[in-house]
Amino acid sequence: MKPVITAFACSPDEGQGLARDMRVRWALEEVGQPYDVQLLSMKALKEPEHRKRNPFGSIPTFEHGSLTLFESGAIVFHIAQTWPGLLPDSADARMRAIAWIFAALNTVEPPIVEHEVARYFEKDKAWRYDHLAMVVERVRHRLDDLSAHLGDAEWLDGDFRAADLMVVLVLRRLDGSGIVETYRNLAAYVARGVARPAYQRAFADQAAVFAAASKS
Ligand code: GTB
Repeated sequence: MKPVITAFACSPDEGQGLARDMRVRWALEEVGQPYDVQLLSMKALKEPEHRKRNPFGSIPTFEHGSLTLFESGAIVFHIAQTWPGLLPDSADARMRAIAWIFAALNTVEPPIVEHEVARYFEKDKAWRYDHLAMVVERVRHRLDDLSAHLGDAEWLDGDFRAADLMVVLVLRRLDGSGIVETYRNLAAYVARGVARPAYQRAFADQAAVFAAASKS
């Protein structure tokens, strides 16, 4: 039986691959596990049937056999634990790789989400420029450290792992801001991530959903 994930029937990002189902799609593609996608309208997200999967009424979710999961980080972690390829075998390296999944979500992503809010949802506020400047500084503070850690390495800790896909997609949320491009190694890191065949398949699948929705 294939896992079933949920995604937007019509993503507000218009097929740019910025919604969090991309994390799950990419992880499943990396491990070579076929999956089905259940597409949900914004209304369906908040209905009791979906809230049984995710109490917060969001995508993505993951169902496989008796297991139903929400939270993209937990889902990617589960995929990495279930199918080989996204976590190292040795205990210490595995734990470090898991720590990087937490870092992607708890340390790198929060100022980037704040930046998104400042950029898109505070346009009508008189104080928007001051606030945005402050948030950009917080984002840069994180990226300075991330860039210093990465140095000239290809991936965060050895081979490509689950945390790399999380960090690449978190950095993609800065697309269009010009911030990542000011870090030569981070821009190259994102470019390496999105060039992976598994990413390309996941991206094409979610883009096809938006293309079909915009035709109907
Ligand atoms: N912490 C949860 C996780 O990681 O799974 C967060 C889940 C979440 O926020 N899901 C969003 C959602 O379902 C979609 S990804 N929102 C609808 C709702 O809650 O009612 C966030 C997102 C949405 C749109 C864009 N975009 O258009 O660029 C980017 C990211």
